[in-house]
Amino acid sequence: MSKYGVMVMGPAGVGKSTFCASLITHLQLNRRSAFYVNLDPAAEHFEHEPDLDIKDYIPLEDVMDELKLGPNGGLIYCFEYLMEHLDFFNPLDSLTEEYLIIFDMPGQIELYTHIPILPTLIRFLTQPGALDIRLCAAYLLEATFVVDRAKYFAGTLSAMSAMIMLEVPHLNILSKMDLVKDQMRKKDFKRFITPDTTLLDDDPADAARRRGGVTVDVNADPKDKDALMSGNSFKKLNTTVANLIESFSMVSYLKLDCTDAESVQAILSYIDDCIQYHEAQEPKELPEEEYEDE
Ligand SMILES: Nc1nc2c(ncn2[C@@H]2O[C@H](COP(=O)(O)OP(=O)(O)O)[C@@H](O)[C@H]2O)c(=O)[nH]1
Ligand SMILES: [Mg+2]
Repeated sequence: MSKYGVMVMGPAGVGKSTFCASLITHLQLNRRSAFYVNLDPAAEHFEHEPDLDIKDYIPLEDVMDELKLGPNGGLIYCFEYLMEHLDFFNPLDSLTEEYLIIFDMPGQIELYTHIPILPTLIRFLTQPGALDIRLCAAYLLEATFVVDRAKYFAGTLSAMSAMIMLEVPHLNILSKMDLVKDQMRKKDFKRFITPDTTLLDDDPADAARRRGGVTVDVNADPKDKDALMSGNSFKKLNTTVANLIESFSMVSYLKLDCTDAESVQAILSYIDDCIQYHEAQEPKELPEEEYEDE
């Protein structure tokens, strides 16, 4: 019997936990079962109490205090500890195929790009004969990044890097769409759904810097952030990153507005398709009262 899950990932503050909460509310309203696993040892507030919580297993503050580590070092330690104590995931053993297991991940980007902990964790979760979870990754990036093309491409590069490293079906999602939908016409926004290099030709952040009188100075002090971020080398770097992303042609985005149930439903349908959730479900009998009107 397979299990089904989604791992919600992306940088800090992008809206992962909010998306998990919207997903759970939506599943409950549709009489589906969710099992919520919090894997962020620094998370504080939850709209839905986690069914399984890394914080109960290894509290980040204790790790930081005892080992004199900062928040990032502490997080890596927590994950290394988890990988040596995989019995933490035992409660998933008994879940049936009806459940959607939702993993709420931390935002430290090094976890997705620098160290091989996540591929190992995913291999463990998806291993046939063991937990055997059909898992997909949902990688969130903030839609507000589109106002600064450099940020948008840097975020897209991290999404692509996670995609290549994790080797599971992957959805890239622009979150917080409600914040940009009044600022940008639909037609203009379409250009950001599949990233391409022409976006760099009309960067409003670049234009704003020019208007603000920031000019390119080839002899600029490398410590001067403004000068660096408007210089030719920075432009060349962005163009190279954008070309790299375009040549891989792997990333395209779905749009998410957690305040809109239809938007959450649309993303859920993509998740269901990715993991082929519906194909494994037994037909359900509707309760008697639903026939009454007929
Ligand atoms: N406007 C808006 N704000 C959001 C949305 N999703 C999350 N946020 C806000 O963004 C902040 C960070 O959200 P959170 O879910 O904790 O991010 P995480 O660090 O990725 O888990 C919170 O203040 C949320 O209220 C959204 O769809 N629209
Ligand atoms: Mg969170």
